[in-house]
Amino acid sequence: MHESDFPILAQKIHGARLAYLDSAASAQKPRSVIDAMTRFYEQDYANIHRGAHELSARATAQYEAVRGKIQKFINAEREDEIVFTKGTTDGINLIAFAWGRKFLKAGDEVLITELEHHANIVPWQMLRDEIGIKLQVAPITSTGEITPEAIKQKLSSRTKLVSVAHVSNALGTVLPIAEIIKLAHSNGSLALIDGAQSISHETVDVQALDADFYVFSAHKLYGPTGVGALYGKRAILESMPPYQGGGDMIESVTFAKTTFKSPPHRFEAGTPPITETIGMGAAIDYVSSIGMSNIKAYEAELLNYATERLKEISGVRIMGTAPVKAGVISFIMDCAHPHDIGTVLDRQGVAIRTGHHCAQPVMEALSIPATARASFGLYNTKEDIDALVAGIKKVKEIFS
Ligand code: 7TS
Repeated sequence: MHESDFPILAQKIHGARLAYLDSAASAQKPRSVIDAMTRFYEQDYANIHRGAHELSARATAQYEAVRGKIQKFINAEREDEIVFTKGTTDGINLIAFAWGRKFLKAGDEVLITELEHHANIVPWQMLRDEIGIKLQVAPITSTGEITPEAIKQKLSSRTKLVSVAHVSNALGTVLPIAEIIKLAHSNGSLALIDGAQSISHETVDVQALDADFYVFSAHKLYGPTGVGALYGKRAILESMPPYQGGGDMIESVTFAKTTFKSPPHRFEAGTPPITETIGMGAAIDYVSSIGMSNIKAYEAELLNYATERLKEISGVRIMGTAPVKAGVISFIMDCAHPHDIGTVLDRQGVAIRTGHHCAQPVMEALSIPATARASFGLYNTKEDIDALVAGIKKVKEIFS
């Protein structure tokens, strides 16, 4: 579906047709995103929020319009609940260090899961070392799931925040976040959802979910690197101090006293990636024009097909067999290490990621060092999966 919208996919790699199966690491960009950024540089580029001239006014209007696109895309109540960030990692760090430093004290608990990407582990460990919070971890099941029961068991009267991924990047598991958020709230805790892997595969409605924070990166949503967004409920954002200080986030500065703007600008110090933000807006337009429910149905078909085909190959074991999965199929082989699998596949034009996927605790829980991971985007086809299967058979030929 829509493969021809992505210029990069038309090329051959090592003489073979490219099967790009690494969208969980970063998705490719459609022509419309590339064109929107080029057009902006060629016609409207200037710094935002400051120039007394036409180009700055145009740049500011286009940049600020992206906030409204994101608001609509994730169904936030208000546009000023959308903070521009550098991406998911930056969003989680912002919450840890702006919200966490103010509202958490020694002994308070943050509950995460064993499925998390390092971006949703390390900032909390840094905060633990700084102020003495405790990190609680809900375990995964052997199929790679996080059950509401596992969350419930780790909640306590000290839990101030439950911070979980919507979709696991290592295994593809879709977490029951609506239930997890309800459990968090009934315990008096806030809920932060890491949407890095869900934003391109799932319809997100932050109001229906009642999420307190939701963060994602544009580059996994067919947009550029270096930008993303943080959704936060208005009252919570207003209660938070700035994350970084500098230009564009202040109301007035004297050496004696500085006052800050209201959110979201309070959290947006310095000149941002302006063109990339415009690109993020174009990516949202692109995905919206196709429709998330169409994307989801199409990708479910692909994942099903890939799962069935991989199951047919002896010596291949799929890691993560939750009934509800999105976009990712992780596997290991009896005969070859994931890195060897990746190298052989690459020679055949099949691009996958191998390793621990920045989720080392997941590997530890499953008692494996690494996996080979194929991940899907809306541009993938059954032909790509057939190339993956042929490649895996080649690995078997070489290594067994
Ligand atoms: N959270 C999850 C669940 C992720 O998958 C990733 C990136 C991040 C956070 C961090 O996102 P960033 O845009 O700030 O880097 N995951 C991957 C991956 O699976 N392969 O490469 C990056």
